[in-house]
Amino acid sequence: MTSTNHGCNRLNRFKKTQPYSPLLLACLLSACGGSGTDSATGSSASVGATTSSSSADLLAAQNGSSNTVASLIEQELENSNSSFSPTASLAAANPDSGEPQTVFFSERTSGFTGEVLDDTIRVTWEAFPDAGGYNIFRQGQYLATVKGSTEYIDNSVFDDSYYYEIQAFNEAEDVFTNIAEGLTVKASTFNRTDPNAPVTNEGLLDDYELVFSDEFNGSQLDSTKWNTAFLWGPDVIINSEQQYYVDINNEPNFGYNPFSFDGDSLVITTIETPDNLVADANDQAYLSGMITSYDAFKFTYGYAETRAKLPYGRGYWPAFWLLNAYYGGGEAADPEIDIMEYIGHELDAVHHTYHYFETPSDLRSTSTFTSGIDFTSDFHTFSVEWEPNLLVFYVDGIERYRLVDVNVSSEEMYVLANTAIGGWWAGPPDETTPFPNTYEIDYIRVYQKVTPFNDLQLDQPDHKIPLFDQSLDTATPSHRPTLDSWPADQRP
Ligand SMILES: [Ca+2]
Repeated sequence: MTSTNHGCNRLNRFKKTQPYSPLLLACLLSACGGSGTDSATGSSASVGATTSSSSADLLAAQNGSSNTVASLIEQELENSNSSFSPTASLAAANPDSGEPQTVFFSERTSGFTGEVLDDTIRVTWEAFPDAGGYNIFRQGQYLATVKGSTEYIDNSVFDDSYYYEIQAFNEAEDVFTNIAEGLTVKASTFNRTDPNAPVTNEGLLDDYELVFSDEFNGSQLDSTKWNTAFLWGPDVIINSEQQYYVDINNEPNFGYNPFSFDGDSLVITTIETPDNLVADANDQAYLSGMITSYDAFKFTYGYAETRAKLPYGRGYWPAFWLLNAYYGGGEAADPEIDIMEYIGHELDAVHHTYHYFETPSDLRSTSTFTSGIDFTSDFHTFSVEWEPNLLVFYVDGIERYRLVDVNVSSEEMYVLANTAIGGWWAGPPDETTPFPNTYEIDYIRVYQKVTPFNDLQLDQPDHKIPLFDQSLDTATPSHRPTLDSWPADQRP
């Protein structure tokens, strides 16, 4: 599992880099198409919709909602007498009433709330010391600037999911700080849908049939479907990763089982390695889990999808991917399709990558990412449509990345899902990283065309995947160790 070239697209995620330079911010705001402001501090967009839509109705709605949120929080604090728990508060407020949820809380930032009103979404957050104002981001894009207030009324909304983040700024000291993240508001009561919403892949599978799946609704891992280690066994480490994948199929008495089930999902739980298991864990600092369909299922061309919820925290590196089944050679060797990779401290981005080795030392790799969604607070679907010379990556059924290339894999591949920790890309965990944490997988499904691609004569696409830029990272990505480092009994 590797991903490359991810560094070069990061500029438009400027909100993730702090402190911000006003010049950079101004430049990027225009690139993002943010609400027409041409000022880094957003004076022309100041207060955004809060002033431009200050109708009597809106003010009335604001006042009413403010009471609702306050009473919910009050109720929660009374109920718990302990730390604030957003999930618990919602359950207390709305116990299986069947009514659509209208109040949402961030699980990451205390006091960051969103409320669906009659025609708008009201977003509120806690004041940040010495802030001159706040920039509001929605779906990873700059939306508006607010001064003199800690709320924003978003009036350009439809029945949809909206992900908000807040950045405080102090113009005098030229300081920009991300202060609130992890708030997703799901609106369903406006009775209007976005006419410009992206088209989903609904209907794509009409010509497909399900050929392999696990719904993970049982109580234990199905060993007839899943291996629990890499092909080369659990003791060979790649990418300088820090986890040890417990091979529970072969070592049921290892002392820790990373796989559990909640009735709906497979839960892969990553922990710090207990002292008594360090030696057995090849001295790796963390215990985690991986499943692969290597023995049970391989396929060429099709559609693979998972629905999953990802672990937040620096160092986590969960993935859902396809790897070629047989150790290769030739001109486009060892292809890898990374349907989803996630780097744990960026809760609102997942990466999609295709790569292969043109020669043993020349890795060709192309990659992009989907941002503006909190992938850690709820389940999302990640999928790829794989055809001759074509890969289309989807998140939540919406196309995110399309690759047309003659070197798209035409080999048999198998499915993998795992939680890595550390390594050359994710970096090591730190004191903020929560342990344990979970990668929850609702299902994994693979479909293939009812009418297969029989000897299709395709035009050769005029495209060449770029060589991996070795200067981007000190380490060379490696989804496979060299053969001579494999345990002798694990070599294919
Ligand atoms: Ca399930």
